[in-house]
Amino acid sequence: MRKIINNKKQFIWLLLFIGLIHSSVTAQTQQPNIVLIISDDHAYQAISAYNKQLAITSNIDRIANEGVIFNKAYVTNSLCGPSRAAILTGKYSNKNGYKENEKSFFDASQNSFIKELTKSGYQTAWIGKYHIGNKPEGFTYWQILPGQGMYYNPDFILMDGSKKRIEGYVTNIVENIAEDWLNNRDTTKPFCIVIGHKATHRTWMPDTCDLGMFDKKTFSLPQNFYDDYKDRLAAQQQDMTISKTMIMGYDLKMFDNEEDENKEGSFKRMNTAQKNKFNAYYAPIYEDFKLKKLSGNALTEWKFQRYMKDYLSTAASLDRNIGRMLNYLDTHHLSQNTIVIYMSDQGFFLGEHGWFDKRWMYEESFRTPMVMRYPKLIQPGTIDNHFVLNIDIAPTLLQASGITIPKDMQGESFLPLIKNKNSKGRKAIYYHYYENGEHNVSPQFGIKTNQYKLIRFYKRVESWELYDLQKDPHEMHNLFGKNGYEKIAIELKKKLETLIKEYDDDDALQLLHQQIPETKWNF
Ligand code: SGN
Ligand code: CA
Repeated sequence: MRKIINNKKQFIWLLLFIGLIHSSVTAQTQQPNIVLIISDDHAYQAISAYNKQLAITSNIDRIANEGVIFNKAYVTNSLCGPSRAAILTGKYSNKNGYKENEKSFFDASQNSFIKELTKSGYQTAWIGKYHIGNKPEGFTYWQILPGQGMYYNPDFILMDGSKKRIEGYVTNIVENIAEDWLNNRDTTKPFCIVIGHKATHRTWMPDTCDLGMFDKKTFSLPQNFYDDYKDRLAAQQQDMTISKTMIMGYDLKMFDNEEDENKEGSFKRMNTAQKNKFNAYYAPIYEDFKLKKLSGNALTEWKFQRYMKDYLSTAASLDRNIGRMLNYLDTHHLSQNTIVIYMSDQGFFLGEHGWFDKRWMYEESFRTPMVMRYPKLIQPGTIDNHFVLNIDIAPTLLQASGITIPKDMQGESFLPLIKNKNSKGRKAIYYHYYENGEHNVSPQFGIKTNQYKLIRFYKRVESWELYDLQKDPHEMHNLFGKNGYEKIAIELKKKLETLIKEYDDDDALQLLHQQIPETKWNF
């Protein structure tokens, strides 16, 4: 009898012990996995969850439908490298040091949300386009494209520094590598994978299977396609128009002969089968173009149609491969406990103001698409209208993982905003773009509120611009210096000063107080 009681006691202890172990294991597995997909230059206008006029992106839409769509997601500096640095560090460019693509150096030894995750036991990886150096730090694994990377048969840099060429189309390959890494990971630990896609960066080269998919569609011109840049000095200086800057050969793949075609690195890399498919598609289009003898606006509009077709066909592979990742998570029963975020490194002009490219504080470039799914926390079909920034990604993911957010991160977690629609969030957001190089876009910083935008351009041009976004959503009428707006501008300038001080941006603070000669107002 005694023996039985003893055994019983032992049995109860054993149960308790098993329970304890079990709960600690579930606590561990309850830390969410993270899949952060960052594309390059993918405009919200091209995503059907935001706008159904251009293309259908059913897989990106699926993330939005099963989670949340952010209608007011913005970047702090609308350029590839600076945006990725801001995402990693949770800091503005003036703090993380990576201000521009052309001249900056990213000090990878600084802290990042990835380092915090790795430290707390996550398996972490960056696959694909990285573009802030060739040696990421703090990841358990990485395999990155050198610089911008190539669309066809791209090279990858491996962790030992060696290069490996992989045959095929970059968007498929990046997804393949991501899935391989997931297949081989240590499944006792939570994971965070950043998937950096090259698509839809210039020169918009689609996968061969997607060539021609928009041939039957004619795209409407944005209403400010023929912008004359009146009253906007910086816009008068830029070099990013479809009419003048976009190149017939390099950008639109219209080549007079094979020799010219092979001068382009991206074509030179192709194998014969890939090149044959490209030539079979583009050569007849060029022949037809030559017969048309287009000039003036007709030529610009023809270029716009070609641009849209190439751009959106390139995005088709991106959406399809995002779908592959969602299926992977389903098949491996990971969907419930995995945060999935899809975003672009910035917005992009699809003909608005007559432009391609980004860099500006104008909406199409400043605003970025962002959708997120996390079934444990986010109701399907959630729409979020708070201002959120790319620097918020780092603190958000750390908070979701139960990790203390380092005090010097400047972003804020947006989890409380998603959970409570009535929470206030930011009243205004701050932007600072620094590069003064390709495309001749003037450095600029400024503030955006729900109704207004005030921008200070410097270095290339010295000027202010003010917009009433409710009356003028396409930012065509610069109100700076116009009667009746002085008070509004002065109030905005005060708010801008507060943000500049909050983010500790000394350069901007100095410029803010520098008078521009001949400015109408005493500003
Ligand atoms: C390249 C492109 C530019 C583009 C920058 C920055 N020129 O230099 O058009 O603005 O990248 O893009 S290209 O002739 O090389 O295509 S970013 O996304 O990397 O910031
Ligand atoms: Ca980019």
